Amino acid sequence: STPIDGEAQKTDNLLYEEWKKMASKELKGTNIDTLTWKTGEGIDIKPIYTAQDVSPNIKNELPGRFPYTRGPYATMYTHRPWTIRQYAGFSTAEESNAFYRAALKAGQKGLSVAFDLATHRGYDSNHPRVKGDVGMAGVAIDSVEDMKILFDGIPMDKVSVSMTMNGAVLPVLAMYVVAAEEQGAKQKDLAGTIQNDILKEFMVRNTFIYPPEPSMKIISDIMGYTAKNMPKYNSISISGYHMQEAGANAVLELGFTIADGLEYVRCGLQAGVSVDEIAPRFSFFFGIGMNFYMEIAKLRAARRLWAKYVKEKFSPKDEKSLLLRTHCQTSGWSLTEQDPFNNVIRTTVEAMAATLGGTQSLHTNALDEAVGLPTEFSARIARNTQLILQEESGLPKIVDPWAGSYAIEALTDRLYDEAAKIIEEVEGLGGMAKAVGEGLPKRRIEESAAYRQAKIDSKEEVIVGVNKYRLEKEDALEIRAIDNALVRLAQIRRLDKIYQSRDKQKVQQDLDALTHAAKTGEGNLLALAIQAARDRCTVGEISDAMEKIYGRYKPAYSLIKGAYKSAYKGVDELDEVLKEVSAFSEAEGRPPRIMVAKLGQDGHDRGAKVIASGFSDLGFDCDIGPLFSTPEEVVQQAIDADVHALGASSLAAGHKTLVPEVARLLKEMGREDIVLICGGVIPEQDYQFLHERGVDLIFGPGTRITDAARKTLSEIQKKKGK
Ligand code: 3CP
Repeated sequence: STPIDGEAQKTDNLLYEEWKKMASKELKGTNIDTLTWKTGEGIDIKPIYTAQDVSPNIKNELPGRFPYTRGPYATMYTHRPWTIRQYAGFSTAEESNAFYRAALKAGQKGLSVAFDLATHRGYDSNHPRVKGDVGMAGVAIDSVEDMKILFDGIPMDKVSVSMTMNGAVLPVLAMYVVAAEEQGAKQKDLAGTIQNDILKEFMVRNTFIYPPEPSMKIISDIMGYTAKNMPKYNSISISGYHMQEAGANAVLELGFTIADGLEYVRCGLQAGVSVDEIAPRFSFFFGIGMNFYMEIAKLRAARRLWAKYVKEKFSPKDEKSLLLRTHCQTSGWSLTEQDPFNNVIRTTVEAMAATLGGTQSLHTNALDEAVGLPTEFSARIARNTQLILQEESGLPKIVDPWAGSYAIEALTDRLYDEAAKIIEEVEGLGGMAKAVGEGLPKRRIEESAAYRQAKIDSKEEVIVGVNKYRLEKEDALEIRAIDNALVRLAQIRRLDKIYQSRDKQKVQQDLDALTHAAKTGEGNLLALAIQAARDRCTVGEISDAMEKIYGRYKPAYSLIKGAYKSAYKGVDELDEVLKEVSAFSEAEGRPPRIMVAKLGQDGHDRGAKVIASGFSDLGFDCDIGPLFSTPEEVVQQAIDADVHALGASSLAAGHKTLVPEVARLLKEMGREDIVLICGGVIPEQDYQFLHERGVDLIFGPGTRITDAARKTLSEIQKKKGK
């Protein structure tokens, strides 16, 4: 940013000097620099901002005008408030449909579908690998018959629907289109969004199916098809949210997300679609955490970055190609299991940051989302949080009310500059696909996550009710429980019906056509998937037809070292743990060895990685098992690796089926000496169930790594009889 000059500058300097004098007096000898806060982004937040901190250019900025810092529309919420769009879906299509209808009646404006992990990864509910996943963290969809039930009584040409789907994006989008057709809706009237952002899956979210190259081809086919046939449909939702959830700070989230967007434009251009055919239907998705000012500035900077980069790199003719329109979700990671009603307040603060930052659509988390799926009660409070902001607070009555604030404008400029450095670095590597291939974003995000965890464990970052003001006794919270076995049975029955009633010859032809297109690159994959969906091919079959050619992607793992230790303030405690670990190593002739495993189709691996990095910095010999393992595979790997402890990390509700199975197998193999740990999103009410089935230690949300390491070590020693 350029400081203002001349007389005005002098006056500002004088003013600032005057403030410093007053402040020093109040501080009574404490250095004034102690008031400056260094954020996780490495940005200094000063105690006061004045006119000299902001660029004079901002005076000319207007909402609805390049570079759109102040918003994509001139009138913003004063004319049309943001869309209240709660992400939901669980168990069967019938139950999710009932939930959607009730939500729309109660004031929600758009739908956002959560699919179960089996669907995400392209498996039908009857596949043996997904036993523990069906219907758990989202709705199970196997065929167009499920999709029709999901939207029964909901006019698909009127209600805009967002679908979080990236892996099995072809069959799911195809089934949505066919379900709408069979409701009488026209493709051209379908308004909504498909996430379809595969790059971030390879970085952080892990619900990919195929390797990067064919995955990008699928995206360009979807953009090509929707640009021609579904003009109101947003063909991609470029997501920073998952990066933030995985531990990225605001600069990394911004930089990598915008760089992803640029890569997708290029992907479209390569497929022969022009920038103006696709970019106006690009949409974005950001996570909004607790750093209030930073998050407002982040959304403002995001719009400016997108507008400037797209203009400079692709010279679009349509002004709409420059608009960054975004959905936001309050941070799931900021929610705590402890004293959970605090989460309502956290979510409110985050929702205010999202809307003051000018989001187009918003999901507010339910207070119990740190431990399970929302209940009717918690979902209502979450929705009402937005209704109250929209209809009681007056917040929507002013467009971009923070414009002209010295602090927010300075922070917007700073975030713009810092994120631009990341974008330039990525572009220098040849774009995001290459950077992802080289593991750059993943590495940076994991470092940022370990750094943040250390700040929390050493209490430098306060989380009320967790590392400060912790309750001695927590009240029990009602949690929504899903009977996974029942859902799976219902899905299997419906699949059997479909197998019997469809035209087998047509099914085979459709699947062969998909395989042929995957092999030759000829034809549009979405058009072919739509035909297959019409003929009642299933999600698993459509996915398999392409997997035959593309194969299934297996990610490689590496462990981040040193980031946790370097950010940990309060070295004494760290030293104590290190000493205990080193005493163990001396006595045993090797360090304590632990494998952190991910079971089932749950790809959320921030917890597993942060734990593994932290344990490794504390002297443990640490391994991360491959994603998507079955209990049998995990037990075999643990035994082969000769571990003292096996940690299963679960964030998608699989802990009640898959972890007990691991315990049973360990027992069967005579290896109960291995300490079995379960970590992640585990409601307290399930602790006893897990202990009874052979789980030795449970580390729920909010566990400090230093504590976890100590408990693990002592449990290993206990089992050794020492
Ligand atoms: C809006 N409009 C206006 C104004 N405001 N017109 C005039 N004046 C205004 N002030 C118009 C727009 O131009 C548009 O019309 C219409 O109103 C709707 O506005 P919008 O801004 O496009 O809003 P919406 O339809 O809600 O779409 C929002 C975006 C969309 C664009 C962000 O992509 C979206 O809904 N995304 C949601 C993504 C989502 O839910 N993701 C869930 C992730 P036209 O269309 O005619 O221009 S959940 C993941 C959770 C974790 C996990 O992954 O596991």
